[in-house]
Amino acid sequence: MKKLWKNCHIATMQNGQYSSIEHAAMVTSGQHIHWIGTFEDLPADAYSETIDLNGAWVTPGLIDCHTHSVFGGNRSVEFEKRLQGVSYAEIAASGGGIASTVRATREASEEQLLASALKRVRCLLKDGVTTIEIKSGYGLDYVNERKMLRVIRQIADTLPMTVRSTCLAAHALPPEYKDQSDAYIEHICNEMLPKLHQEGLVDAVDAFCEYLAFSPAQVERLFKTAQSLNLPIKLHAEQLSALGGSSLAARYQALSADHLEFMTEDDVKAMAAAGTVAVLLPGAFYFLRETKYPPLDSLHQHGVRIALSSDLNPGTSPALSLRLMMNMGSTLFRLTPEQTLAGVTTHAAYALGLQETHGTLETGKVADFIAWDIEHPSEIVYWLGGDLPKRIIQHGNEISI
Ligand code: DI6
Ligand code: FE
Repeated sequence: MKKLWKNCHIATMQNGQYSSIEHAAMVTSGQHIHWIGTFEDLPADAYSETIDLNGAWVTPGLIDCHTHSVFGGNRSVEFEKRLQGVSYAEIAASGGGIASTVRATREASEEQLLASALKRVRCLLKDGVTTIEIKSGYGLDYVNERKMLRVIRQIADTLPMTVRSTCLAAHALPPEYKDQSDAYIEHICNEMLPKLHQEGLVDAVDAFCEYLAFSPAQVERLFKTAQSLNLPIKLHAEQLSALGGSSLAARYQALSADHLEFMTEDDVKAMAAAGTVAVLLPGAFYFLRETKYPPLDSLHQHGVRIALSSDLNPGTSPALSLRLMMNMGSTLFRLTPEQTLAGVTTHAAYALGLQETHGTLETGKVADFIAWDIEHPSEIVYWLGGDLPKRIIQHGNEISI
């Protein structure tokens, strides 16, 4: 059953550029792209359906490659405190921060967590996100990490989206392991991760490498376990201080290292050599009122792929619009709209290891795309939030939103 999508322009995003085809058409067959090109070159064939896109600009479905969308409660009261002058690190040290979300998440049932997460993820879907990565990391024990990961799988079963689940058990130290961070890492490596993986709940492993979380040596221990389980690796690195986490991630061929405000030139070189994607998170940068920028010139110079993501989480980036994050990433980190769009399509696909199937529009790839009612693709980055008119197509089917 082939469908013809006609009367559009297409930004295929191949090679990290618009790589536009004007006056284009696309043929989908089931979940995949069967043919793409100019309308003039469309081969004669029989179509079960012809869809007129009325001159829209078509891009790949957006990919939000770093989110913590599943959590109990929220931290608006902490937000208020921070604006009265208390820092994120001080709040964390006094039992607030991640620990307060851990309490709320442990108290919530699977059903409650699913209901609240679905509301947030639907906002992203409506914004044009068809692929999302979601991390655990607010359970911090087997039962509660499992609960979060199961909710992530249920989101995949409920919404027309591709959902990747990442185990972030090494996000913070649970109260049960106070002053015993090495023992907690051992527990993750020997018990939690192998079990959760065996249950089919884990697509990748992540950790928070930071002075207020886990050291590079502890993260390396976790990476070794992930490697032995054949699980891809990601890392929160260099967000608040320079510990060399991004170099460590590169040494272990991580898919991505994320945040990166404090990374050094040596880290950049290591990531470039390993092909590890740099995931920048403008929401967290903005919400924490950071002043230290990631080394953008150096990242460009060394040819590191740059992805952008919402980092949707209750503490540092309560972001419900990826497009708003794109504008902020573009403005704050001086990425052109074209680079920004690459950051949420092809480069984000690399950050999830999905580059063979997602992230660009080409024959054989999955038919996830957005038909935007705009004059030029830069408009997707230009507007600050709002509801940009669009049609969302996932796996070859138009979604009603
Ligand atoms: N870095 C972040 O920005 C989030 N996690 C992390 O490792 C913050 C998570 C939170 O504050 O709840
Ligand atoms: Fe994060």
